[in-house]
Amino acid sequence: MSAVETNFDGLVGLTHNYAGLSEGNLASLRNANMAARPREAALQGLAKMQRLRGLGLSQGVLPPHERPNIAWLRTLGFGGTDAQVWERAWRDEQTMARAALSSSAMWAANAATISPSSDCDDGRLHASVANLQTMLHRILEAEQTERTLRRLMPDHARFAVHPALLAHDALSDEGAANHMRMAASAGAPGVEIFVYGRKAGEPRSGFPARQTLEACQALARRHGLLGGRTVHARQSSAAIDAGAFHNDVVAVAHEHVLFHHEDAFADKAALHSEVRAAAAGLFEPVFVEVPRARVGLEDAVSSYLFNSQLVRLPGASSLTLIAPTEVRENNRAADFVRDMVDAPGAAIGSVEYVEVRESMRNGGGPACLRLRIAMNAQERAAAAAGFFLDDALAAKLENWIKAHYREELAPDDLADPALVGETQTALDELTSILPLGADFYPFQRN
Ligand code: SUG
Repeated sequence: MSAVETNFDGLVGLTHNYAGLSEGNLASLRNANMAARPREAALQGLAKMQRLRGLGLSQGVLPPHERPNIAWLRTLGFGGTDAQVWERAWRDEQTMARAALSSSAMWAANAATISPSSDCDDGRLHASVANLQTMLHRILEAEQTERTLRRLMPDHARFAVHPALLAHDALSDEGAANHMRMAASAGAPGVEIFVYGRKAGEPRSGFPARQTLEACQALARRHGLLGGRTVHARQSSAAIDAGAFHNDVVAVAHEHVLFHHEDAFADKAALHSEVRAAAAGLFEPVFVEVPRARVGLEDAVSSYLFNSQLVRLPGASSLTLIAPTEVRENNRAADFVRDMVDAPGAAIGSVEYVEVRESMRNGGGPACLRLRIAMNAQERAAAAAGFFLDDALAAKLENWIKAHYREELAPDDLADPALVGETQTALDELTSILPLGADFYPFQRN
């Protein structure tokens, strides 16, 4: 059956800031306490979505979460009005307050793992919300993400939205950022590749490994992935310790092509042969490998070469890499890309650069910002239409951003209790721009 893949991008939130919250994410640490530009960040994200639409791709949008997360701060014993909760939390518990303020839900690749219906034994599209349990600021996302995905995919006959796995170290799960799917086309049966950094209970020195094998296996089981088409691969320690805190910092797949760094996986040869075996009779996989001699892990991580989107533009005979402009500014990465797209018969035959610098400074490239969902025609008809971007929705979102987002959020601005009312007013309005309903955000339910 034919299907269309839609990229659902997370809308950057009103409190986008640089708090240095993510150990092992070099950009997040390097840019801690810089002044952030929320309005520009959100407009860059929206411009990226419009650019991809302009290239002929299907594009969707997912709403930001309520931040500061007042409901959670109340569970920590802070009381009073919402503004007072924020004021007191910031004064007394800055570690918690910073976590409660993060706009990290914008990185939709971490929202969930998606298995299209052509991969699942019950013929439904399965989505598993990620528990994001490694980082305090991200563990707060799961509940609201589940609410979003249920609004987007309400029909139980066609969609199975699973809540996050138990938020424990043994079942650590960061969603689609550690999951790749290869298939002849979006609607064809695919090979799902789960990439983990450690096994439950396994000791690890160095940067955190945010995905366990046990989480991956649970996802594959609950999605009912059809036998023989699932591959589990270990991410290399070298990649994690070089700053690849998710697999999508060193690898990306689309259709029959897997684009990856030489040092992305612990056992590359085994991965290639398992993928070949799983793909037998379905498609011929092509591995586009970037040798460390051309682009070292350090350049791969700082340029975010692999955090690109791989897409097929309408009618194109090869794939296109949607790369961050930082790749063009890195000589080694840029040279590699030029040679790659110029090679005769290239599987990835063109590149388009997009500017998402505000997100990049927190370690979030073009691929982090999107969650891919391949839907067939019936699923598309059953999904809530209002999450799919068109010019009218883009114009409404642009006006909304311009009306409500601050130009700048510097470290000294974060304590401001006015942020609470500002963000709630904006989000309240957003619930009538996107099909969210008047009870979508916690503050609306009080
Ligand atoms: O989880 N950064 C995010 C970036 C997520 C990128 N996603 C993918 N690779 N798919 C993270 O580390 C930084 C927030 C701060 O420091 O203020 C942050 O959460």
